[in-house]
Amino acid sequence: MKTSGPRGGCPRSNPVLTGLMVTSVAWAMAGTWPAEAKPPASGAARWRIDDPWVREAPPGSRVLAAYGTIHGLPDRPGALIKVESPAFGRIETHAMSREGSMMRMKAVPRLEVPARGQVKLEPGEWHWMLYEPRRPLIAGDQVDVVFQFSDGSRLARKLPVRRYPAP
Ligand SMILES: [Cu+2]
Repeated sequence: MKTSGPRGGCPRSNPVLTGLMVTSVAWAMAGTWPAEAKPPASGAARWRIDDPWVREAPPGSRVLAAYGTIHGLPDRPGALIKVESPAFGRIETHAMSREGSMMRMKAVPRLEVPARGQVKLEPGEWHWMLYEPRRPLIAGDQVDVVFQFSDGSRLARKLPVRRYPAP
């Protein structure tokens, strides 16, 4: 397997590689959220996001990508409906689909998660698209992100910025 395509971003149509599995090691626990933002809360017990991370992009990139695995509610299906970060102007959830030999991505307003199920976002597949970074981000940095779900719960996480593929 090999990766190709622009690092960190994914323009509208663009040949893309097969997703490589990223083995995660440690992941940072939820950190503090800036005081001016709404406090995240109730989501922690009901939703889980394993190993969320931001892919380092070349200097000057206006768009970055992030990945992770969402674990659903124990009792019923739900959806991720919004993702926000003080480090970015806006964040979208993108699906990839194959059209012939091309992979295309599109924004989805709701990312459905089955009860007790999981959805994995990884390079070449589903991802979060992070637009308008407010500061340069390099491997080793941390980014505050809040994930909002259809049941009203919010989950705050600190996402490490990583180089991919790893050096
Ligand atoms: Cu995208």
